[in-house]
Amino acid sequence: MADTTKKEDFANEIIPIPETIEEGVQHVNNPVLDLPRIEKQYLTTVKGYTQDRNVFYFTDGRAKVEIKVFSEEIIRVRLAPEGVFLADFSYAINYKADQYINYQLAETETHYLVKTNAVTCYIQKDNFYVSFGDTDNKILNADFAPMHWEENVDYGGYYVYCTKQAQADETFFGLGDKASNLNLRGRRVRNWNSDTYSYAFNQDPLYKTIPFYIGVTDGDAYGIFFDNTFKTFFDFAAEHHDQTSFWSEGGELQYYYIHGPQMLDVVKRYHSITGTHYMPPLWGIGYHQCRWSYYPEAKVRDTANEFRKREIPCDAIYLDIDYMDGYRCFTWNKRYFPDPKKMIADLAADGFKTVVMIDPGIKVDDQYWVFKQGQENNYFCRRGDDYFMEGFVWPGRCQFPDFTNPEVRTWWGTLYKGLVEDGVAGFWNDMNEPAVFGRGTFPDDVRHQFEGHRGSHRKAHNIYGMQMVRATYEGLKKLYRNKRPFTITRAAYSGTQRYSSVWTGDNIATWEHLRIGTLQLQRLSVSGMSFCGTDIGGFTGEPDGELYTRWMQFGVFSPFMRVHSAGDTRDREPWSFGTEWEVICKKFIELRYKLLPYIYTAFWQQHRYGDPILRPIAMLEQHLAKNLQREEEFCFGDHLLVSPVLHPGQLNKIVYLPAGAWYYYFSNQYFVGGQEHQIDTPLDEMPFFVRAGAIIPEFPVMQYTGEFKIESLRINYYYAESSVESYIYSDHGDTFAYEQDVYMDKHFIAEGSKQSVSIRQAEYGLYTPNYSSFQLYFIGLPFTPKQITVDGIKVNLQQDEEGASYVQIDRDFKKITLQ
Ligand code: NBV
Repeated sequence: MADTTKKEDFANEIIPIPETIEEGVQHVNNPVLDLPRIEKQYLTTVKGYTQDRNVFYFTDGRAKVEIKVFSEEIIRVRLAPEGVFLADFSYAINYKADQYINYQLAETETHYLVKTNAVTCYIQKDNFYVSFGDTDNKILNADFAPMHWEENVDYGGYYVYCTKQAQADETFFGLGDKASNLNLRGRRVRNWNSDTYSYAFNQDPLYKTIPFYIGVTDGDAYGIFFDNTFKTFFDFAAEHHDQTSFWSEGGELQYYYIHGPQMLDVVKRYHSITGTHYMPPLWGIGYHQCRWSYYPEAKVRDTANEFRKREIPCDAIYLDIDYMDGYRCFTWNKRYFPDPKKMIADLAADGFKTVVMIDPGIKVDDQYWVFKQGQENNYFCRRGDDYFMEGFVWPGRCQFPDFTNPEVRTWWGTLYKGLVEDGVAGFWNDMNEPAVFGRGTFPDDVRHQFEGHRGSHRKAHNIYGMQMVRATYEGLKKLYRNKRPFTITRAAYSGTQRYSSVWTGDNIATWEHLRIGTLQLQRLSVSGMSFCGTDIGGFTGEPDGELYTRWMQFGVFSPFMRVHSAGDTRDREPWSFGTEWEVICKKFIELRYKLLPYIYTAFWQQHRYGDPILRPIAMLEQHLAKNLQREEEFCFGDHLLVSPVLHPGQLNKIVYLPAGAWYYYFSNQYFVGGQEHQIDTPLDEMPFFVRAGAIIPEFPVMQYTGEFKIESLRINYYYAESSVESYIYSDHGDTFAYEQDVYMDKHFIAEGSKQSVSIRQAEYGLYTPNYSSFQLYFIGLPFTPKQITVDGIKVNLQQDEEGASYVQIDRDFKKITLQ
């Protein structure tokens, strides 16, 4: 093993009280006794170990370190300062060990080695440093200091710290919705879910807590998931250029080392322990129109009608808080919406789904059934001394359900019944950081049931929103009887992807925020939250037509595509900025609908294999140092690459295309990859490329998903002199039958040479789609085919209305050859 660890021995060292303490960690001295601050304590030397199958316990005589082999590529580390571990419970983890793991313990003079077929975890005997390397003894992640802690005299437990070496070339990605550059090197960030109206670049923390990062050094990637729900901190070579630290104000020092060496594999493996997105209903990935708020009913109907009149596709229309009676959740304002069931049915007949908002604050009102039920059953959060946790939110004085109690979650899930019976198709959970007017959030002393593990708000704050949307999702799953719910949440913790999509909260209508949005969505995607979107157009402030339109273009490539804006803003519908912009917005919303079968397939790859939907260039070509800094281009699924236009008046742009070759979507012009190109960016286009060799399915434009059945699915083959694999996934679009293999998952392998092309397909799953054939189009063929055979039978090229040639082939063809 290369000795990359530092030589200092931290054993028994007395660390002086630092002049400046870690930013944000509140060291509160006991006000009565004014006890001196307790010194940090470090692990000392390894005195021995015990083993229980794949779990190893190392001890320095007092503290214990647990090393658990989760899989060949994932190893968990836990620290118990006094040798007693907390209950092994996590809201984030959803891991089913389904494979045989190879592991063994080896010992050298200096180290213990816990080895799998992919990773070696080194525990250095004389200083307790923990490091991780690959099978070639290349160290990817190593301690800079032994794990350490500090007793929390006020609350009990410990502040816990882990300090790793930061390599000179190391770059850092992940951490969820941080509004910063993709590479977090040089930044210190914290996780404390916060309502951050009109946030700024680099403002931190924001709404979500995803304590997972990816480090890339010397072309190799690994991940660290610090599964701790307290306020957590990460320092990426900010305070010390050679150190990366993460620490928490409480809970256990518990982290997962996730091996790569490909970034893509790190993310997939992170998903393997925290879960993936369930398949969204197909309509959930169409275009959605929202604002704060569409009311009364006439306004909702007019807006919907306008979409159909102008033939701009749209699948969902949203009702923000004003649909409620005095902001009481699960009620209707009957003055604005006298007959919601009828309105929703009429909208549904016209292809619109209705999505409504639900907040966690329940109005203190003895006449209000939700409040009464919550009171009677003791479902609301209480303060340390048993008073109710009360705070002001939209309805006025409120109490708040304790979503960390499974019984409360079940109850909450049932509350949706009325709205579901009214026909509401989707739910949007807001303010669940939780946000409270004036004081920001709950005080620390609020108690939570925490799945029977109990804890103060310090422990439960960051998972409150996740458990709220979990309650929503699980309740809806029962109410919709096997139909997929559609949920959105603002606050989240790792693992929330199992229950919901997310949006990035209250952004601003500026060009800077359009750019921030492109960073946030790429970051969320590599942090396990692929089903994400921004408020297209910006929540606060006023975009002009150009900004709105450019944002709409980026929206096409946002997994969740929704226009939304604050209550005091001007109109934000695609036609609100005049015909010039409407025409372009319509073209791009139509593009979204054409790409739906491709996007839906990307969701399947996310659900089934944990592939992130947005993939930064850093992820595609991590071995090229320069590419670790690129952040404007990204892949959307496997084969589409975009680079949104981020500046006013920008009519061309330098775009880096990864290795291989690419076709510019709007002209089919061919570009060689592995280099930068100057691309024209007229207002009605944006840099959007298709990977050469790919097969991209395309729906005809519909006004909403499922508007009509298609008999033949268009698929476009973009020629390449190479072999490329592509996929098409399809299923019911709204049931969970895919869990019983009722889906169609087609794999195509297209092989192009100078004189010929062959495409083979294999199919998995039990589902038969509506269409019985494909219309296969060829883009960029370097030769005129003289002979085309499908499964050995000769067929002819046909011409469509626009003069483009295609072949009509049976959906289940085995092989097509052109020469
Ligand atoms: O419900 C009103 C808004 C909502 O439109 C927005 O999307 C949320 O992020 N909500 C915040 C509460 C008020 C914010 C000032």
